[in-house]
Amino acid sequence: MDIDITNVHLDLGAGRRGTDMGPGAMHVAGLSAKLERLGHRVASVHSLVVDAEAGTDEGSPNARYLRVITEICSELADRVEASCEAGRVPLVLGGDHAQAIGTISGMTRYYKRRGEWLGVVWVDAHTDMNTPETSPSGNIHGMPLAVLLGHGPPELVAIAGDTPALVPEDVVVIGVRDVDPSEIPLVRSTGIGVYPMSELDARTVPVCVAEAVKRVSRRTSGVHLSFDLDGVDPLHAPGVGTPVPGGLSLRESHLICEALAGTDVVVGMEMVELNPTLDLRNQTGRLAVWLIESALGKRILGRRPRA
Ligand code: 6HN
Ligand code: MN
Ligand code: MN
Ligand code: MN
Repeated sequence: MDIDITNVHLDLGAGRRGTDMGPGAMHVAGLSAKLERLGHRVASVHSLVVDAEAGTDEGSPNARYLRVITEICSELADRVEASCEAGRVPLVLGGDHAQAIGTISGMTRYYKRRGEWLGVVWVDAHTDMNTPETSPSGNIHGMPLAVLLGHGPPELVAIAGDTPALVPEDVVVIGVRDVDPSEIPLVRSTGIGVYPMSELDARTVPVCVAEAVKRVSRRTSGVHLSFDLDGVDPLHAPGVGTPVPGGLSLRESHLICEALAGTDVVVGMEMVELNPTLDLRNQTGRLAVWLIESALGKRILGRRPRA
């Protein structure tokens, strides 16, 4: 694979500062060298930063920093769309999860133009289906999946073009264990696939993951993995701003990545919510890189031979 890395230095979508330093921590953990060792080529590394002046404008308390998040997501979408156009794989390093509005809108602009669809596997403790009307925090990182399905601030929805980025049947969220009561109606009415931890426990992770991958690849041309590190149990991923106990184990997290790599459907990936100010000796940063390697083909007994 030829990979375009974009560092998104954004933390204004979250309630706690610090995820803007996430990309640096993943690079310190050796990301580029590890990707090259897997046989990939890192074609470019580019950084997006928040406009300093716009970054002081908090705006409405129901959707904090909407203006600056719209700007950075639009820029990100342009860049990601260009990567797809050039046949390269976008790998976007976060940054808080609001960035997914840019990443996924950019990808789906490319697919929609060709009359094709993108599937999304969203690993997360949360469903990220709030809107400014339902959000208890006003933090936009709790809203990106709603936006990508066409609900929420019109300026964010519009980044995907005339129609929403995603359709619910192509979306699954895995690892869920903290849903705000106020976002449940939208989760239910859209009919996205949701795998709460309780269902993963009862039906086992391998069975659920196989089913999830099948759902998102059924009628799509490729699958994007949007990996929120708070989906992983805080025991293994302490460096996140909204930790929730009872999450995916280290191996279960890898299993999701490996299952996707094994079906050759991955066309893009992002790793979000890494907050180095809350981490322990870059433990979560190193885990993030390890998971990226798994999703992009690394195997315990050597890299899987390419088809
Ligand atoms: N994330 N549901 C909470 C909110 O504020 O809307 C938490 C969202 C967390 C978002 O971790 O990407
Ligand atoms: Mn999230
Ligand atoms: Mn989350
Ligand atoms: Mn909550």
